[in-house]
Amino acid sequence: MWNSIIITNQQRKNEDIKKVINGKNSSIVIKNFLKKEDCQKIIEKISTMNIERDSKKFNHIGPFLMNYITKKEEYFDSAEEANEIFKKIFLNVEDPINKIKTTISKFFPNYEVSETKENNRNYASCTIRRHTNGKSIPLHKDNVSYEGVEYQVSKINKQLSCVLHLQETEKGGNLSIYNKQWEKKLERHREVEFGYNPIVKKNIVVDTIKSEIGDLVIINPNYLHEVKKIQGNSDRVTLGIFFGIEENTKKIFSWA
Ligand SMILES: O=C(O)CCC(=O)C(=O)O
Ligand SMILES: [Fe+2]
Repeated sequence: MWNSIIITNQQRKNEDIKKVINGKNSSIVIKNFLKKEDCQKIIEKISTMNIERDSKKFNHIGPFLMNYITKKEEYFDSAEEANEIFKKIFLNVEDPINKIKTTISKFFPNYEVSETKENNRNYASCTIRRHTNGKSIPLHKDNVSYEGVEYQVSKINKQLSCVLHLQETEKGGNLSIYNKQWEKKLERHREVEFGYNPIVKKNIVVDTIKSEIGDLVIINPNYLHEVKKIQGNSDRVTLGIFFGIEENTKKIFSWA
């Protein structure tokens, strides 16, 4: 059935990740992954730090590789700055980046999570996204092997996306994930700005994930997905990290 595997961190089973990779299930949702108080501390910290947004349009903290497909130097400059800011943001809480990395590495016992570097420069360790009332994320996929060919991380075999929910909405902002993998022929439905024409999700089975503060959601981002419009006064704030699985070297890379 196309639904989420809902667990706590203690109930984690290695086979769960395979079910998400091969599309037996839509996602893994790890409830209360980060303590609610830690999420709140992170939100408070961000609001007091007066951080310059990576892009006014996206309201992100930290660069998002897909926005830098042809601007590699700028991506790594921006990643360097952002990684320092993230260290400050997480100073007084359990570090969510390390916690997510540890969890992913446990799913792959024979793999090693490696520092992701390119020409000695670090990738962004995560992105924090804030979506306000009325915002949504259009139907899309994330596939660095296809879209990020300028970057080393594009050489991976499998990609996962992890989203930690730092602040929940009052209403709306659910993640919808469709039981349909992106394939090259869908490119003819590509929208000018971003994502795909809604026609590609017609008659496709969907799972809707309503996340609560502290939840970690893991998906195979090659399955088409979107975030519905945020309603109410509370912003949807998330922390996102991608992971790449490289089979021949048994390495796992992370970036944002
Ligand atoms: O914010 C979300 O729930 C999903 C974001 C997204 O597009 C992804 O994780 O690839
Ligand atoms: Fe995505």
